[in-house]
Amino acid sequence: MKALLLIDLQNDFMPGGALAVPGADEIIPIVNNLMPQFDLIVATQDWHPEDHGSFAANHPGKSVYDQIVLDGLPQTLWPVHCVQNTNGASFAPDLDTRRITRVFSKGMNQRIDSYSGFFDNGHRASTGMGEWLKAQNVSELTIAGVATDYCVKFTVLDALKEGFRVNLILEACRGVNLQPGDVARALDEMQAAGAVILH
Ligand code: VGL
Ligand code: ZN
Repeated sequence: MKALLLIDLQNDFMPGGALAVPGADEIIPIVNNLMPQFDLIVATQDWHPEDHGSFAANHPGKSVYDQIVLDGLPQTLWPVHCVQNTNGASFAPDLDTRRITRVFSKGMNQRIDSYSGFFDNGHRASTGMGEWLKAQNVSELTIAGVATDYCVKFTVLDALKEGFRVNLILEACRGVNLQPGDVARALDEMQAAGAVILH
């Protein structure tokens, strides 16, 4: 089975959102058109409580994009984004959600961030997505979404470690580039780990 895995196509990552990723809205029509080619479509959603430790606003004296240590792990501080049950956490309105079979949420534990759709950043807890995909006999994942240099990258690396074949559709991913070159480095890293980058 071949599954399309859509990463965090939520309003807060779209232009005008709290953590806007440039060009993220351009992904939506591309993935809608790809959907009929797949046996199964699965999506992740960033799904934080208001008091999440990745929000700069929850660390007095700290600013957005500062680096801290959160429960023993390095953590970039972000604007408040994808708060559970808010409009910012909803899928982009033009995404054809009717074909999505399952949504896996991540980032609910206030003390740890979760860029990968499979595990939190400390690999302490699983979201259940890997187990579920294997139970559906999925062997190959085609991944699209945001952000190339965060959630897409860590999802791809975990998918490879979990034994899935992984394709990444370049035109259907967008990144943050907090540091110039972050997206290019993320693509190199994913490719070196065994992901196939498709155009
Ligand atoms: C993401 C930063 C914080 C992402 C989520 O979806 O790439 N990035 N939370
Ligand atoms: Zn987040």
